[in-house]
Amino acid sequence: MNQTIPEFAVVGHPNEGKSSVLSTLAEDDSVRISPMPGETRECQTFPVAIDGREIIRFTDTPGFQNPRKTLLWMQEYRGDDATLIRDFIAAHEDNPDFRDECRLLQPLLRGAGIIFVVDGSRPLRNVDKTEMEILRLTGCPRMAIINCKMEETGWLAQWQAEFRKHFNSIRIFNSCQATYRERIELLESLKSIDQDLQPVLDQVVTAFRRDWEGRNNQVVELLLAFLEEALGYTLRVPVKSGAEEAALESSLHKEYEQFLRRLERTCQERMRTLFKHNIFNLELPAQSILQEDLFSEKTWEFLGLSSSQLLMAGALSGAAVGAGIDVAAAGLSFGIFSTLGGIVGAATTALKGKEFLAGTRLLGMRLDAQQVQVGPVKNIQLLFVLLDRQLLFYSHIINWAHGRRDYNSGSSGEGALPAKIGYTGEWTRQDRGICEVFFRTLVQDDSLQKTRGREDMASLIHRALQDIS
Ligand SMILES: Nc1nc2c(ncn2[C@@H]2O[C@H](COP(=O)(O)OP(=O)(O)O)[C@@H](O)[C@H]2O)c(=O)[nH]1
Ligand SMILES: [Mg+2]
Repeated sequence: MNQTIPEFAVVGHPNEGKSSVLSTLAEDDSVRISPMPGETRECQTFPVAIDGREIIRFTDTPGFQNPRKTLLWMQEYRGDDATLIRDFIAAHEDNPDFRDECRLLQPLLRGAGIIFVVDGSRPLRNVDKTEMEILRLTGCPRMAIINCKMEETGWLAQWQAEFRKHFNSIRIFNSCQATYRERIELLESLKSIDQDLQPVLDQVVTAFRRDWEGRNNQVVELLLAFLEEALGYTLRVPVKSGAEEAALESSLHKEYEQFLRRLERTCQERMRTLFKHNIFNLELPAQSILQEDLFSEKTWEFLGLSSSQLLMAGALSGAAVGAGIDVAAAGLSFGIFSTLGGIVGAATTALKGKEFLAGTRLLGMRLDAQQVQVGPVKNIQLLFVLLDRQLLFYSHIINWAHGRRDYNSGSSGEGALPAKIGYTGEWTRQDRGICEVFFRTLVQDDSLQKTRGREDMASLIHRALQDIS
């Protein structure tokens, strides 16, 4: 299959957001974006590959340098329309006054479509009309993108009215806020600028959708493995005679907390790579609960289930978990561990952050003369908190547009306090039941039950991801 790869040149006035739009559309954070106008002097092509195969490419161009004279030349041109661009470039190649025009028109010679970018938060000027007219005269398929750099929307109607005269399609697309869905919609609308492009762009859109689905599936696997590792943690250490129980317990819990923090970070890093955020450091919004340490009181107050939900969860699972542990806990056991079961289990599941942080109730603990074993986790609240934090991170990363480079510049983005604090607290009883079973089967040997528990958990997480994206 040797198909031509569709190419789009992103053109416009300097500093309107061309490179930002391209970066977001192509999910490529290596695109150079600069607050100084006129920094892009050469065209640069950014291929978008899915499964190692290039499916579309976008070309970043320098902004117009001398639009008025360019238009004048084109209007006086008496040659064949089909050779207009070639002749313009031939006539101006060595003229430094038209250097950028020669560069930016170059991709059109090889059949690239045009994506014209303007900042729609400012009024229309004559020079914009001039640039649009130049693009119309090229006869290439073209779309206009309104990228509002400011919140100002008062000028949009004016822009749209003018665009209708010059473009086959118009989209509002914010390079710093665009979501996955908006990217797909924009790609879909590129189809309407040229019938010939339709079949190949259909394939591109399908590939993008499938790729996104594939990433979500990978996130599901990532999260399941993360939960299994985090919640299934056990550690045995030898005890010296006369060792202080409390001190030992506390140091083992600290170790576990460190282990979890590392595990959480690794999982987030993997997600980040999956969504192609490679270069820039992601900043979490200042008000995000993710700014809080995993074991801070606030985290436990806000994430996961409410106390009453937990009480119910505990009542459901407490008996089973308690029974399982009691049988397993041969030898000496101490602390809450030995009394866990039934209603006691229910009550102890609903812990407040503070009690939890005291560290004594997170991990099961068993002590005999020679060794102590900690883990696996016996508090299901940890599952909900860990999952909530990962889902929040997921939501953050999929909505971080690649063209966005700084949280604090401008007023765009997640400025306001997010209404959503956690996700699992809103899940139905049935969904929580799935978590229960998954949690319980983690420490069981029944592989059939385990597989079922995992499968149900996988589809639950999958549904959650879809609701978020
Ligand atoms: N706040 C905000 N800034 C933007 C937006 N688009 C671009 N910018 C900023 O505007 C400047 C110019 O953007 P750039 O993409 O390099 O423009 P280009 O010269 O047309 O390629 C950069 O500092 C961008 O970060 C936007 O939608 N919102
Ligand atoms: Mg640029």
